[in-house]
Amino acid sequence: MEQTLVLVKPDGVQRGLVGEIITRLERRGLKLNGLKLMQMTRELAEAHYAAHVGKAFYAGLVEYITSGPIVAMVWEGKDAIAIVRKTMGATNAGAAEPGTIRGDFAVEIGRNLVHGSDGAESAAREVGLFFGDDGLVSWERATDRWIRE
Ligand code: D4T
Repeated sequence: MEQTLVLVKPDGVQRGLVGEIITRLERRGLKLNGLKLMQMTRELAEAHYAAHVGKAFYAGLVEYITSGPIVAMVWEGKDAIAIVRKTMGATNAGAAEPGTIRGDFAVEIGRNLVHGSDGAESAAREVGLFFGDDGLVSWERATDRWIRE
């Protein structure tokens, strides 16, 4: 089953949107495998955003993501990566569709509330970065057969 890393970024925690974001992913039918409140170190932020080194927004991005506590989560399901990204909405929150997390609660790219892995390779890398090998719980959910045929 596919897994994906989701972060509620510092703006989401500060604005009291942790519960709302978890609720949307739960109600969508995804299954939670791991969850923790943490403050990202600069080292972790630099590893997480390594693909953006050298870009104009990089310094501000690292500053923002390390500026307060975040909630890191792993969500599981068939096509979980794509489903999470659809549920979050466009990266540029100002252009995100209403009904998505960003489209309902955010207005710009630099305060876009959430992160979701963008592919299988980055999901595996990011889950490892935030949870290591043994931080996750795999479990059977009684409602699984009412969510998938
Ligand atoms: P994250 O990683 O936050 O889920 O975003 P995406 O996967 O949707 O988008 P991304 O990797 O292209 O960007 C990472 C992060 O950088 C911020 N950003 C991005 C920004 O502040 N200004 C910009 O111009 C871009 C492209 C927002 C998300």
